[in-house]
Amino acid sequence: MLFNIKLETLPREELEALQLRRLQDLCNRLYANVPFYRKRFNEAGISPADIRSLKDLRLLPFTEKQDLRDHYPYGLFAVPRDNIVRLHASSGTTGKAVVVGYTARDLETWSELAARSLSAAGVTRSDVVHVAYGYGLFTGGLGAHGGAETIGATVVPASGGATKRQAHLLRDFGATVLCCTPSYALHLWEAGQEVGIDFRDLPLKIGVFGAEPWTEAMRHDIESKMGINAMNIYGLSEIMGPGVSMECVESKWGLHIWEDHILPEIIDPVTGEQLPPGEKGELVLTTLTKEGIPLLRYRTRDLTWLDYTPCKCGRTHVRMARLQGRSDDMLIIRGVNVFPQQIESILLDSEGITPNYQIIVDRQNNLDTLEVQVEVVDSLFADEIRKLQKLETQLQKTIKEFLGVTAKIRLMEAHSIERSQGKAKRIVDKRPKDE
Ligand code: DLL
Repeated sequence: MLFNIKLETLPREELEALQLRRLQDLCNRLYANVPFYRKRFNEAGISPADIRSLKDLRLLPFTEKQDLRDHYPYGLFAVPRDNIVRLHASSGTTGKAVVVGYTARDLETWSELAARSLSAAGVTRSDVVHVAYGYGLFTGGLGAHGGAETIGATVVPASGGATKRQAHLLRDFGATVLCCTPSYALHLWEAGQEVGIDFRDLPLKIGVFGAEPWTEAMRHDIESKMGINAMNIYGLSEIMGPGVSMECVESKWGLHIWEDHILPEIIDPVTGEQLPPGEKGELVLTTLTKEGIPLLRYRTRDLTWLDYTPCKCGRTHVRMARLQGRSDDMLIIRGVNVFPQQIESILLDSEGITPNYQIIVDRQNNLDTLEVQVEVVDSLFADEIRKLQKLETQLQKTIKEFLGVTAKIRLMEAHSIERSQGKAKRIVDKRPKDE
Protein backbone atom coordinates (compact mmCIF):
# COMPACT_ATOMS: atom_id res chain seq x y z
CA MET A 1 0.00 0.00 0.00
CA LEU A 2 1.44 3.38 -1.00
CA PHE A 3 0.64 6.26 1.34
CA ASN A 4 1.82 9.02 -1.00
CA ILE A 5 1.65 7.56 -4.49
CA LYS A 6 3.02 10.62 -6.28
CA LEU A 7 6.10 11.12 -4.14
CA GLU A 8 6.85 7.46 -3.52
CA THR A 9 6.91 6.71 -7.24
CA LEU A 10 8.51 9.93 -8.47
CA PRO A 11 10.69 9.13 -11.50
CA ARG A 12 14.37 9.05 -10.54
CA GLU A 13 15.23 12.19 -12.54
CA GLU A 14 12.54 14.24 -10.85
CA LEU A 15 13.48 12.84 -7.47
CA GLU A 16 17.09 13.89 -8.00
CA ALA A 17 16.11 17.35 -9.21
CA LEU A 18 14.02 17.77 -6.06
CA GLN A 19 16.90 16.53 -3.92
CA LEU A 20 19.29 19.03 -5.48
CA ARG A 21 16.94 21.97 -4.92
CA ARG A 22 16.43 20.92 -1.33
CA LEU A 23 20.15 20.34 -0.74
CA GLN A 24 20.94 23.84 -2.00
CA ASP A 25 18.26 25.30 0.23
CA LEU A 26 19.60 23.29 3.18
CA CYS A 27 23.14 24.60 2.66
CA ASN A 28 21.85 28.17 2.57
CA ARG A 29 19.85 27.65 5.75
CA LEU A 30 22.75 26.04 7.58
CA TYR A 31 25.20 28.71 6.49
CA ALA A 32 22.89 31.51 7.56
CA ASN A 33 21.58 30.05 10.83
CA VAL A 34 24.06 27.61 12.38
CA PRO A 35 27.47 29.07 13.32
CA PHE A 36 28.94 25.55 13.59
CA TYR A 37 28.18 24.85 9.93
CA ARG A 38 29.21 28.32 8.75
CA LYS A 39 32.61 27.68 10.34
CA ARG A 40 32.84 24.21 8.75
CA PHE A 41 31.98 25.59 5.31
CA ASN A 42 34.56 28.35 5.69
CA GLU A 43 37.23 25.92 6.88
CA ALA A 44 36.57 23.70 3.86
CA GLY A 45 36.76 26.77 1.61
CA ILE A 46 33.30 26.27 0.13
CA SER A 47 30.13 28.28 0.05
CA PRO A 48 26.55 27.09 -0.46
CA ALA A 49 26.72 28.47 -4.02
CA ASP A 50 29.35 25.81 -4.87
CA ILE A 51 26.72 23.06 -4.70
CA ARG A 52 25.62 22.79 -8.33
CA SER A 53 24.86 19.10 -8.59
CA LEU A 54 24.26 16.15 -6.27
CA LYS A 55 27.83 15.07 -7.02
CA ASP A 56 29.03 18.13 -5.11
CA LEU A 57 27.68 16.58 -1.92
CA ARG A 58 31.08 14.98 -1.40
CA LEU A 59 32.63 18.45 -0.97
CA LEU A 60 30.55 19.12 2.11
CA PRO A 61 31.70 18.44 5.67
CA PHE A 62 30.45 15.47 7.70
CA THR A 63 28.56 15.75 10.97
CA GLU A 64 29.29 13.29 13.77
CA LYS A 65 27.52 12.31 16.96
CA GLN A 66 30.28 14.05 18.89
CA ASP A 67 29.35 17.36 17.20
CA LEU A 68 25.84 17.02 18.63
CA ARG A 69 27.26 16.22 22.06
CA ASP A 70 29.65 19.15 21.90
CA HIS A 71 26.73 21.48 21.20
CA TYR A 72 24.43 20.04 23.84
CA PRO A 73 21.60 20.84 24.15
CA TYR A 74 20.53 23.43 21.56
CA GLY A 75 23.76 24.51 19.84
CA LEU A 76 23.00 23.01 16.43
CA PHE A 77 19.39 24.13 16.21
CA ALA A 78 18.71 26.15 13.08
CA VAL A 79 15.59 27.95 14.29
CA PRO A 80 14.82 30.00 17.43
CA ARG A 81 13.82 27.80 20.37
CA ASP A 82 10.34 29.33 20.24
CA ASN A 83 9.72 27.47 16.99
CA ILE A 84 10.61 24.09 18.49
CA VAL A 85 7.46 22.25 19.54
CA ARG A 86 8.98 18.99 20.76
CA LEU A 87 12.27 17.59 22.02
CA HIS A 88 13.52 14.02 21.94
CA ALA A 89 16.84 12.67 23.14
CA SER A 90 18.84 9.52 22.75
CA SER A 91 20.34 7.83 25.78
CA GLY A 92 23.57 8.97 27.30
CA THR A 93 24.92 10.19 30.59
CA THR A 94 23.62 13.55 31.76
CA GLY A 95 25.02 16.40 29.72
CA LYS A 96 26.12 14.04 27.00
CA ALA A 97 22.81 12.94 25.57
CA VAL A 98 21.97 13.90 22.02
CA VAL A 99 19.03 16.27 21.93
CA VAL A 100 16.89 16.81 18.86
CA GLY A 101 14.22 19.45 18.35
CA TYR A 102 11.27 19.39 15.95
CA THR A 103 9.31 22.29 14.51
CA ALA A 104 5.60 21.78 13.81
CA ARG A 105 6.51 21.09 10.19
CA ASP A 106 9.18 18.58 11.22
CA LEU A 107 6.55 16.66 13.16
CA GLU A 108 4.27 16.68 10.11
CA THR A 109 7.08 15.36 7.92
CA TRP A 110 7.93 12.68 10.48
CA SER A 111 4.30 11.58 10.70
CA GLU A 112 4.09 11.40 6.92
CA LEU A 113 7.28 9.33 6.64
CA ALA A 114 6.22 7.06 9.50
CA ALA A 115 2.84 6.70 7.76
CA ARG A 116 4.56 5.78 4.49
CA SER A 117 6.62 3.23 6.44
CA LEU A 118 3.68 1.58 8.15
CA SER A 119 1.76 1.57 4.87
CA ALA A 120 4.69 -0.15 3.16
CA ALA A 121 4.34 -2.90 5.78
CA GLY A 122 0.68 -3.24 4.82
CA VAL A 123 -0.97 -1.15 7.56
CA THR A 124 -4.27 0.58 6.65
CA ARG A 125 -6.86 2.69 8.45
CA SER A 126 -8.78 -0.48 9.32
CA ASP A 127 -5.98 -1.74 11.53
CA VAL A 128 -5.60 -1.70 15.30
CA VAL A 129 -1.97 -0.74 15.94
CA HIS A 130 -0.48 -1.72 19.30
CA VAL A 131 2.60 0.44 19.93
CA ALA A 132 4.92 -1.16 22.49
CA TYR A 133 7.96 0.97 21.71
CA GLY A 134 8.77 3.18 24.68
CA TYR A 135 7.00 6.54 24.81
CA GLY A 136 9.10 9.39 26.13
CA LEU A 137 12.39 10.92 25.06
CA PHE A 138 13.02 7.80 22.95
CA THR A 139 11.57 8.36 19.48
CA GLY A 140 10.11 4.86 19.02
CA GLY A 141 6.74 5.23 20.74
CA LEU A 142 5.66 8.66 19.55
CA GLY A 143 7.16 8.06 16.09
CA ALA A 144 5.19 4.89 15.38
CA HIS A 145 2.16 6.50 17.04
CA GLY A 146 2.28 9.53 14.71
CA GLY A 147 2.50 7.31 11.65
CA ALA A 148 -0.41 5.08 12.67
CA GLU A 149 -2.60 8.06 13.56
CA THR A 150 -1.80 9.76 10.25
CA ILE A 151 -2.95 6.65 8.39
CA GLY A 152 -6.13 6.80 10.46
CA ALA A 153 -5.67 3.45 12.17
CA THR A 154 -6.79 2.80 15.75
CA VAL A 155 -3.73 3.30 17.94
CA VAL A 156 -3.10 1.57 21.28
CA PRO A 157 -0.31 3.56 22.98
CA ALA A 158 0.86 0.71 25.22
CA SER A 159 4.53 1.76 25.56
CA GLY A 160 6.98 -0.71 27.16
CA GLY A 161 6.63 -2.81 30.33
CA ALA A 162 3.82 -4.71 32.11
CA THR A 163 4.34 -7.45 29.57
CA LYS A 164 1.65 -9.91 30.65
CA ARG A 165 -0.92 -7.13 30.73
CA GLN A 166 0.13 -6.19 27.20
CA ALA A 167 -0.51 -9.74 26.03
CA HIS A 168 -4.04 -9.43 27.39
CA LEU A 169 -4.50 -6.02 25.73
CA LEU A 170 -3.33 -7.43 22.40
CA ARG A 171 -6.06 -10.05 22.61
CA ASP A 172 -8.82 -7.90 24.11
CA PHE A 173 -8.42 -4.94 21.72
CA GLY A 174 -7.95 -7.18 18.69
CA ALA A 175 -4.62 -5.69 17.63
CA THR A 176 -3.73 -6.47 14.02
CA VAL A 177 -0.34 -4.70 14.05
CA LEU A 178 2.39 -4.83 16.69
CA CYS A 179 5.15 -2.20 16.80
CA CYS A 180 8.12 -2.86 19.12
CA THR A 181 11.69 -4.11 19.12
CA PRO A 182 12.03 -7.67 17.77
CA SER A 183 13.35 -8.90 21.11
CA TYR A 184 10.41 -7.41 22.94
CA ALA A 185 8.04 -9.04 20.46
CA LEU A 186 9.43 -12.43 21.46
CA HIS A 187 9.24 -11.52 25.11
CA LEU A 188 5.60 -10.55 24.64
CA TRP A 189 4.94 -13.81 22.84
CA GLU A 190 6.41 -15.73 25.78
CA ALA A 191 4.29 -13.78 28.25
CA GLY A 192 1.31 -14.69 26.09
CA GLN A 193 2.23 -18.38 26.28
CA GLU A 194 2.43 -18.12 30.06
CA VAL A 195 -1.04 -16.68 30.41
CA GLY A 196 -2.56 -19.00 27.81
CA ILE A 197 -2.75 -16.58 24.86
CA ASP A 198 -1.52 -18.03 21.59
CA PHE A 199 -0.68 -15.18 19.19
CA ARG A 200 -1.53 -17.42 16.24
CA ASP A 201 -5.14 -17.42 17.38
CA LEU A 202 -5.29 -13.58 17.43
CA PRO A 203 -6.08 -11.28 14.48
CA LEU A 204 -2.46 -10.04 14.68
CA LYS A 205 -0.94 -10.06 11.17
CA ILE A 206 1.88 -7.50 10.91
CA GLY A 207 4.91 -6.72 13.07
CA VAL A 208 6.82 -3.43 12.62
CA PHE A 209 10.11 -4.21 14.28
CA GLY A 210 13.33 -2.22 14.58
CA ALA A 211 15.53 -0.04 16.81
CA GLU A 212 18.01 -2.89 17.31
CA PRO A 213 19.92 -5.33 15.14
CA TRP A 214 18.10 -8.51 14.26
CA THR A 215 18.65 -11.30 11.80
CA GLU A 216 16.66 -13.04 9.06
CA ALA A 217 16.70 -16.11 11.32
CA MET A 218 15.00 -14.11 14.03
CA ARG A 219 12.44 -12.86 11.50
CA HIS A 220 11.54 -16.43 10.59
CA ASP A 221 11.33 -17.46 14.22
CA ILE A 222 8.98 -14.56 15.06
CA GLU A 223 6.86 -15.14 11.97
CA SER A 224 6.31 -18.79 12.68
CA LYS A 225 5.66 -18.29 16.39
CA MET A 226 3.20 -15.46 15.89
CA GLY A 227 1.76 -16.17 12.47
CA ILE A 228 2.54 -12.65 11.20
CA ASN A 229 4.58 -10.79 8.61
CA ALA A 230 7.57 -9.39 10.54
CA MET A 231 8.76 -6.20 8.84
CA ASN A 232 11.98 -4.26 9.40
CA ILE A 233 11.88 -0.52 10.20
CA TYR A 234 14.97 1.66 10.61
CA GLY A 235 15.60 5.07 12.01
CA LEU A 236 17.69 7.11 14.40
CA SER A 237 16.91 10.02 16.69
CA GLU A 238 19.47 12.34 15.12
CA ILE A 239 17.77 12.14 11.72
CA MET A 240 14.16 11.87 12.87
CA GLY A 241 13.29 8.62 14.66
CA PRO A 242 11.62 5.49 13.25
CA GLY A 243 10.62 5.74 9.60
CA VAL A 244 13.86 6.83 7.95
CA SER A 245 13.54 3.64 5.96
CA MET A 246 11.24 0.64 5.79
CA GLU A 247 10.78 -2.67 4.02
CA CYS A 248 7.86 -3.10 1.68
CA VAL A 249 5.66 -6.14 1.93
CA GLU A 250 5.93 -6.76 -1.84
CA SER A 251 9.63 -7.60 -1.90
CA LYS A 252 10.46 -7.88 1.80
CA TRP A 253 14.05 -7.21 0.87
CA GLY A 254 15.79 -3.92 1.62
CA LEU A 255 14.43 -0.85 3.33
CA HIS A 256 13.23 2.06 1.16
CA ILE A 257 14.85 5.30 2.32
CA TRP A 258 12.40 8.21 1.87
CA GLU A 259 14.71 10.06 -0.45
CA ASP A 260 12.67 13.19 -1.03
CA HIS A 261 13.45 14.08 2.61
CA ILE A 262 16.61 12.11 3.37
CA LEU A 263 19.63 11.87 1.09
CA PRO A 264 21.74 8.73 1.61
CA GLU A 265 25.37 7.96 0.77
CA ILE A 266 27.67 5.07 1.59
CA ILE A 267 31.22 5.90 2.57
CA ASP A 268 34.33 4.01 3.51
CA PRO A 269 34.30 4.44 7.30
CA VAL A 270 38.08 4.76 7.40
CA THR A 271 38.84 7.12 4.50
CA GLY A 272 35.48 8.91 4.37
CA GLU A 273 35.40 8.45 0.55
CA GLN A 274 32.05 7.86 -1.14
CA LEU A 275 31.56 4.27 -2.32
CA PRO A 276 29.68 3.26 -5.49
CA PRO A 277 26.18 1.75 -5.22
CA GLY A 278 26.27 -1.87 -4.11
CA GLU A 279 29.40 -1.54 -2.02
CA LYS A 280 29.13 -2.05 1.69
CA GLY A 281 30.16 0.77 4.00
CA GLU A 282 28.89 3.33 6.47
CA LEU A 283 25.52 4.94 5.89
CA VAL A 284 25.66 8.75 5.81
CA LEU A 285 22.40 10.71 5.82
CA THR A 286 21.54 14.31 5.01
CA THR A 287 18.20 15.72 6.17
CA LEU A 288 16.89 17.67 3.18
CA THR A 289 13.84 19.33 4.70
CA LYS A 290 14.32 19.28 8.45
CA GLU A 291 14.01 22.69 10.11
CA GLY A 292 14.73 22.21 13.83
CA ILE A 293 18.09 20.51 13.70
CA PRO A 294 19.00 19.80 10.09
CA LEU A 295 22.09 17.63 9.67
CA LEU A 296 24.54 17.58 6.81
CA ARG A 297 26.19 14.24 5.92
CA TYR A 298 25.50 12.67 9.30
CA ARG A 299 27.70 9.64 9.95
CA THR A 300 25.34 6.99 11.32
CA ARG A 301 28.11 4.40 11.94
CA ASP A 302 25.61 1.84 10.64
CA LEU A 303 26.98 -0.49 7.99
CA THR A 304 24.91 -1.38 4.94
CA TRP A 305 24.79 -1.02 1.15
CA LEU A 306 22.37 0.60 -1.30
CA ASP A 307 20.36 -1.05 -4.06
CA TYR A 308 19.04 1.29 -6.78
CA THR A 309 17.45 -1.46 -8.88
CA PRO A 310 13.69 -1.09 -9.38
CA CYS A 311 11.52 -2.66 -6.72
CA LYS A 312 8.41 -4.63 -7.58
CA CYS A 313 6.32 -2.43 -5.28
CA GLY A 314 6.73 0.47 -7.74
CA ARG A 315 8.48 2.77 -5.28
CA THR A 316 11.44 4.55 -6.86
CA HIS A 317 13.19 5.22 -3.55
CA VAL A 318 16.49 3.39 -3.02
CA ARG A 319 16.68 0.38 -0.72
CA MET A 320 19.28 -0.21 1.97
CA ALA A 321 20.18 -3.74 2.99
CA ARG A 322 19.36 -4.96 6.50
CA LEU A 323 22.01 -3.46 8.79
CA GLN A 324 25.22 -5.40 8.80
CA GLY A 325 26.60 -4.02 12.07
CA ARG A 326 28.12 -0.77 13.24
CA SER A 327 31.49 0.77 12.63
CA ASP A 328 31.81 1.74 16.26
CA ASP A 329 31.22 -0.27 19.37
CA MET A 330 27.88 1.03 20.53
CA LEU A 331 25.87 -1.78 22.08
CA ILE A 332 22.13 -1.92 21.73
CA ILE A 333 20.63 -3.71 24.69
CA ARG A 334 16.87 -4.20 24.52
CA GLY A 335 16.73 -1.24 22.16
CA VAL A 336 18.71 1.04 24.48
CA ASN A 337 21.99 2.41 23.19
CA VAL A 338 24.87 1.72 25.53
CA PHE A 339 28.43 2.82 24.95
CA PRO A 340 31.08 0.78 26.75
CA GLN A 341 32.78 4.05 27.63
CA GLN A 342 29.72 5.08 29.62
CA ILE A 343 29.95 1.93 31.71
CA GLU A 344 33.66 2.47 32.10
CA SER A 345 33.19 5.98 33.45
CA ILE A 346 30.60 4.81 35.96
CA LEU A 347 32.91 2.03 37.15
CA LEU A 348 35.86 4.30 37.43
CA ASP A 349 33.89 6.78 39.53
CA SER A 350 33.44 4.15 42.26
CA GLU A 351 35.90 3.46 45.01
CA GLY A 352 37.56 0.07 45.30
CA ILE A 353 37.19 -0.71 41.60
CA THR A 354 40.08 -1.32 39.21
CA PRO A 355 39.92 -0.43 35.49
CA ASN A 356 39.85 -4.11 34.58
CA TYR A 357 36.42 -4.97 33.40
CA GLN A 358 34.54 -6.85 30.75
CA ILE A 359 31.03 -6.42 29.44
CA ILE A 360 29.21 -9.64 28.65
CA VAL A 361 26.14 -9.34 26.48
CA ASP A 362 23.99 -12.39 25.90
CA ARG A 363 20.44 -13.31 25.01
CA GLN A 364 18.36 -15.39 27.37
CA ASN A 365 14.71 -16.19 26.72
CA ASN A 366 14.89 -13.80 23.77
CA LEU A 367 15.89 -10.84 25.91
CA ASP A 368 19.28 -9.20 25.89
CA THR A 369 21.21 -9.51 29.13
CA LEU A 370 24.09 -7.35 30.29
CA GLU A 371 26.69 -8.45 32.78
CA VAL A 372 29.54 -6.28 33.92
CA GLN A 373 32.47 -8.15 35.37
CA VAL A 374 34.91 -5.95 37.19
CA GLU A 375 37.87 -6.55 39.41
CA VAL A 376 38.00 -4.91 42.81
CA VAL A 377 41.09 -4.00 44.80
CA ASP A 378 42.56 -6.75 46.98
CA SER A 379 41.77 -5.04 50.27
CA LEU A 380 38.09 -4.84 49.44
CA PHE A 381 37.93 -8.48 48.47
CA ALA A 382 39.44 -9.46 51.81
CA ASP A 383 36.81 -7.33 53.55
CA GLU A 384 33.39 -8.39 54.76
CA ILE A 385 30.94 -9.61 52.16
CA ARG A 386 28.44 -6.87 53.07
CA LYS A 387 30.71 -4.20 51.63
CA LEU A 388 30.97 -6.04 48.35
CA GLN A 389 27.22 -6.49 48.16
CA LYS A 390 26.72 -2.79 48.82
CA LEU A 391 29.11 -1.91 46.02
CA GLU A 392 27.32 -4.27 43.64
CA THR A 393 23.93 -2.74 44.41
CA GLN A 394 25.28 0.78 44.07
CA LEU A 395 26.89 0.07 40.68
CA GLN A 396 23.74 -1.59 39.41
CA LYS A 397 21.67 1.39 40.52
CA THR A 398 23.99 3.93 38.89
CA ILE A 399 24.06 2.04 35.59
CA LYS A 400 20.28 1.77 35.59
CA GLU A 401 19.95 5.46 36.41
CA PHE A 402 22.35 6.75 33.76
CA LEU A 403 21.95 4.22 30.97
CA GLY A 404 18.43 2.95 31.54
CA VAL A 405 19.42 -0.73 31.44
CA THR A 406 19.65 -3.33 34.16
CA ALA A 407 23.08 -4.89 34.47
CA LYS A 408 24.20 -7.81 36.54
CA ILE A 409 27.39 -6.88 38.36
CA ARG A 410 30.05 -9.47 39.13
CA LEU A 411 32.82 -8.27 41.37
CA MET A 412 35.92 -10.33 40.73
CA GLU A 413 39.24 -10.89 42.43
CA ALA A 414 42.17 -8.94 41.07
CA HIS A 415 43.73 -10.47 37.93
CA SER A 416 40.87 -12.80 37.20
CA ILE A 417 39.97 -11.07 33.91
CA GLU A 418 42.18 -12.04 31.01
CA ARG A 419 44.73 -9.41 29.97
CA SER A 420 45.35 -8.61 26.36
CA GLN A 421 48.61 -7.96 24.57
CA GLY A 422 47.14 -5.22 22.42
CA LYS A 423 43.78 -3.56 22.77
CA ALA A 424 41.76 -4.78 25.74
CA LYS A 425 38.77 -6.90 24.87
CA ARG A 426 36.05 -5.06 26.69
CA ILE A 427 33.01 -6.60 25.11
CA VAL A 428 31.99 -10.21 24.77
CA ASP A 429 28.83 -10.27 22.70
CA LYS A 430 27.39 -13.77 22.79
CA ARG A 431 24.15 -12.89 20.99
CA PRO A 432 23.46 -14.71 17.72
CA LYS A 433 25.10 -12.91 14.79
CA ASP A 434 23.63 -12.10 11.40
CA GLU A 435 23.85 -15.01 9.01
O1 DLL B 1 16.15 3.32 17.56
C1 DLL B 1 14.71 4.83 16.33
C2 DLL B 1 13.80 3.70 16.03
C3 DLL B 1 12.74 3.45 16.85
C4 DLL B 1 13.98 2.92 14.89
C5 DLL B 1 11.84 2.42 16.56
C6 DLL B 1 13.11 1.88 14.57
C7 DLL B 1 12.06 1.65 15.41
P1 DLL B 1 18.04 5.52 18.30
O2 DLL B 1 17.69 5.12 19.70
O3 DLL B 1 18.67 6.84 18.09
O4 DLL B 1 16.77 5.52 17.39
O5 DLL B 1 19.00 4.37 17.74
C8 DLL B 1 19.43 4.40 16.41
O6 DLL B 1 19.52 1.98 16.35
O7 DLL B 1 21.74 3.94 14.36
C9 DLL B 1 20.91 1.63 14.48
O8 DLL B 1 22.22 1.30 14.92
C10 DLL B 1 19.89 0.98 15.41
N1 DLL B 1 18.71 0.57 14.64
C11 DLL B 1 17.57 1.25 14.43
N2 DLL B 1 16.72 0.51 13.65
C12 DLL B 1 17.38 -0.64 13.35
C13 DLL B 1 17.06 -1.80 12.58
C14 DLL B 1 15.93 4.45 17.17
N3 DLL B 1 15.90 -1.94 11.94
C15 DLL B 1 20.27 3.18 16.11
N4 DLL B 1 18.01 -2.77 12.49
C16 DLL B 1 20.65 3.11 14.65
C17 DLL B 1 19.18 -2.66 13.14
C18 DLL B 1 18.64 -0.60 13.99
N5 DLL B 1 19.53 -1.61 13.88
